[in-house]
Amino acid sequence: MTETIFDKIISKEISSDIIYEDDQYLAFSDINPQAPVHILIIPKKRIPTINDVDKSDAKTIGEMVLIAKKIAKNKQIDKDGYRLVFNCNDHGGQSVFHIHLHLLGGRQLNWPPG
Ligand code: DGP
Repeated sequence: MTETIFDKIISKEISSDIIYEDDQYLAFSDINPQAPVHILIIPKKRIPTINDVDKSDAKTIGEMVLIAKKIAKNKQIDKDGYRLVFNCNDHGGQSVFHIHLHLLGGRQLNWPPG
C-alpha cells in the first residue's frame, strides 16, 4: 500500500491543526475548507477507500462517526446541523487514498451536492 500525505500528518512530519488525537484516530482541519468547520477524521491504520472496508473495520467506522459527533458538539454546530461525508474514488471526488470522514458545518450546506 502506498503512503499518502496523511501518513506524514499522523507522524507529524507535516504539521496540521489537530482537533483530536488518540492512539487509533486523528482529526485535523482540512487545508482547503469548504465550510467554516471542515475537519477530517481518520484512522491511523491506512485503509485506502471505503471499498476496502470489511466487517472487521465496522468498529473503526463507528468510532470515526462518534468522534465526528463529539467534535460537532464541541464546535457548537450540533444543533444547527452538519454533514459527514466519505468520498470514494474518482466519481466520489476522493483525492487522498486513506479513508477520511469529512465533518462540514457552520453554514447552510446545499443539497444535492454538485
Ligand atoms: P478527498 O477529496 O475526499 O480525498 O479529501 C481530501 C482532503 O484532504 C481535501 O479536502 C484536502 C485535504 N488535504 C490534502 N492534503 C492536506 C494536507 O496536507 N493537510 C491538511 N490539513 N489537509 C489536506
